[in-house]
Amino acid sequence: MTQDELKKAAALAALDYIEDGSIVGVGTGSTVNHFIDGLASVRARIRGAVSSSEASSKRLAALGIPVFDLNDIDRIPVYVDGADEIDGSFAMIKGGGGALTREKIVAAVSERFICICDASKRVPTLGHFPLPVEVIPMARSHVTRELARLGGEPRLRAGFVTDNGNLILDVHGLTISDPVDTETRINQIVGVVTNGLFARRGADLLLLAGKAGVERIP
Ligand code: ABF
Repeated sequence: MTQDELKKAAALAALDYIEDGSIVGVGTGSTVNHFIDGLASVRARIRGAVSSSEASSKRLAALGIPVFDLNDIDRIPVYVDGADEIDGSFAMIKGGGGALTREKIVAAVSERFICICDASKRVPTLGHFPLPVEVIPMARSHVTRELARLGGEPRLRAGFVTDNGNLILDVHGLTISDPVDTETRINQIVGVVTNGLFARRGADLLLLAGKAGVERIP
């Protein structure tokens, strides 16, 4: 199976967890795109979706799935999203697609986070994938210096502006042995909007697609 076929297998497995009549939280990325396509086949069973990016909103709308403003919704039973890396405690690095802030907001509101991944995303220690940090533009230099003090090598994502009008610094060279602590420390830097560590609120269920099929963990 190709990596894309594995992503699709994980994504379609997530359809088993959708509650009838509910609003579904929808992440961003190529794995989630398969989930959105699958969601279209069961759209009569759901009320609609809350989306974590303009790209996902567009895809949902094109498939006839109503997209709600998060502020009008008080309950999201399930949020489905991919990850760039996930460790054994279900802490993740996310934001390779630059949608980390909205992803973290929708995840915070959701009762259950279901992470959909191909097996290459599972790692013993987070940090090989550069950690994305969304930054207010005027704070770019300050945040760059502070991230370097934490031991990373921040690089500005060239030519990229987030859906919120901000910049992304991708932090290379971090070995993240305590993801909750690193997430908390980076959140304290003035000018940081969000960092791509999802450890304080990690995933609740991992659907991991490998050669032998989709593992549902735990
Ligand atoms: C989103 O999609 C991101 O947080 C993460 O960066 C990315 C995963 O990438 P893909 O599904 O395209 O491999 O969930």
